Amino acid sequence: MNDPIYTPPAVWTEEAPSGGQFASINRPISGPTHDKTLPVGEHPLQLWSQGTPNGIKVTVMLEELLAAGHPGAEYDAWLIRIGEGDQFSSGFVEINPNSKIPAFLDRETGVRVFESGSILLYLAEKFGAFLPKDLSARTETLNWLFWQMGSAPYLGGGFGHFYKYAPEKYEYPINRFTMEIKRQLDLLDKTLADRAFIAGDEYTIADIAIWPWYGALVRGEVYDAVEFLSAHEYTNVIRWADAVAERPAVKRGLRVNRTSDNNTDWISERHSATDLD
Ligand SMILES: N[C@@H](CCC(=O)N[C@@H](CS)C(=O)NCC(=O)O)C(=O)O
Repeated sequence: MNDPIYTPPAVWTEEAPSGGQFASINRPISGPTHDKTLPVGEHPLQLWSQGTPNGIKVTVMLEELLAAGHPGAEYDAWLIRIGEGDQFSSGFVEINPNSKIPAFLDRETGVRVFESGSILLYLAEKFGAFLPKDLSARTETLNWLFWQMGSAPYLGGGFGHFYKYAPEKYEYPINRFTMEIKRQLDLLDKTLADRAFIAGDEYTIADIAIWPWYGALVRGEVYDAVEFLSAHEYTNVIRWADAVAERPAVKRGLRVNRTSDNNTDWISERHSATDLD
């Protein structure tokens, strides 16, 4: 592997794959790599995604909407295999020029939506659900929604990458990102000390956005880092994460757009409620 002491050249050029789990899909340019249209189902709402923490936010939101009595939230969820580069097809790039799951289309309005936070907000506004109407409570919800969008890259792209996925472990980035993730967990823990949910007494899109990353982290479902981070110390986060995990719609949303030879509960595509029943 590389010498840990690296002197950057004057101009960076791509010389060799970096190694590591995501090396085969990383590219220094945007745009499609191949022509392929996306499959489209019968429902107005179409989702192209994979069951990663960012993907799960949207399937949980859709299942929550259905559970709350919004039949218009019926959806088709198609699997995008990011490890195989499906996110670089011409059809996917038309919906999300940033080539990342989740990507979403509302055929009723013709609106394309990308970025998981934008998809959650779009659905919350379309159905008038999981986003308080009162200006102060709505703003507090959006504060935390945008906090998640800005903070989780330090968890996934920073801590998770260097602690779990990097082909070699380097102390400097692991220290730097562990410090930040423990600060974020401490912030969530203090926030949840006197409220049931992230933005207050109500379960909102802030919980739906934050739980798949930080809830999964303290429950040991991502990065295998519970002991390393002393996650047991964040008791309020654990209480909240466990409560959210018990919601039936969360359990359903977690099963969509996932594949495994060992887990027969998971479904790679979802086109009707009966696919999950
Ligand atoms: N900020 C984006 C992040 C989306 C994202 O990073 N998606 C990852 C999977 S969790 C992805 O598609 N990676 C494929 C790639 O980078 O090529 C969002 O919240 O929607």
